[in-house]
Amino acid sequence: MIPSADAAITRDDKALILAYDHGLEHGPVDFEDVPESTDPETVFDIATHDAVTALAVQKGIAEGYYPSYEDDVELLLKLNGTSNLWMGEPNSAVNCSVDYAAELGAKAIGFTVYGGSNHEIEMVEEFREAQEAAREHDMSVVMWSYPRGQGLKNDTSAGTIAYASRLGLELGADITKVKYPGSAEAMQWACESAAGSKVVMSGGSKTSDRDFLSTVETAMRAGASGLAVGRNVFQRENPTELLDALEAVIFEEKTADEALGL
Ligand code: FBP
Repeated sequence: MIPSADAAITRDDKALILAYDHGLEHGPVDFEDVPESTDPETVFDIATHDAVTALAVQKGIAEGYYPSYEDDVELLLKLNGTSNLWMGEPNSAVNCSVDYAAELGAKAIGFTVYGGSNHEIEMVEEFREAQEAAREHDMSVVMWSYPRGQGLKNDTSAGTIAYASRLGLELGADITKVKYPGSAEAMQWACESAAGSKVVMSGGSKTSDRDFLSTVETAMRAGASGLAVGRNVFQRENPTELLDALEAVIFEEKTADEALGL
């Protein structure tokens, strides 16, 4: 087992990261279902739920809102990001330094790497700089490992997701966030490929409570260390109910049906 540098953003060695970088990555369209989610305060309030081990946001949101929540929320600062307005080969602009993330109170950094993109080389070099600086600050390192680009036909195939989690291990992430590869076997391969470093499942677009919780249950049983989720929480009218159920599945090892009281 790899020594853990992620204690600040885990609970019982598991993570439930609430991601709220969608305003940059997808644009305000992601807030249309629940217009209150446009206001970062709404999502900071959601992140005070006991189940949430860290809130991932971009620099501007952290600057404006984290000072009011630093006693109740662990901050994971996402250092790079790209808007949906960008039409080129997958790439992600570094918009915040590790030093500044530390100054803002972050306990962890988040960094996207698009393995397989024509920009993979520069992204990995940027990740190297951030990862080593994070070590100096004792901050955890979370990699959004999303292979994609013109050379990749299927970015959620079992082999691609296993490769994605392995990239996290090889490049020095404490936690690697991958897309769900579609089956328990594929998720297990991805977790085994990370060889003791943590793999968390990415949430994806909103689905029903039962479908979502069942997928999370499958991922956990396959060896995942938790979840990094955005839309499936903040696009719900009652995110607290779903977080209660996620807490039961992730930290109390309940089934999805038990968590829903079925
Ligand atoms: P979701 O749970 O809403 O899928 O969020 C996870 C996440 O990684 C976000 O951090 C990010 O904004 C988004 O997905 C990026 O997804 P994609 O690049 O596939 O559009």
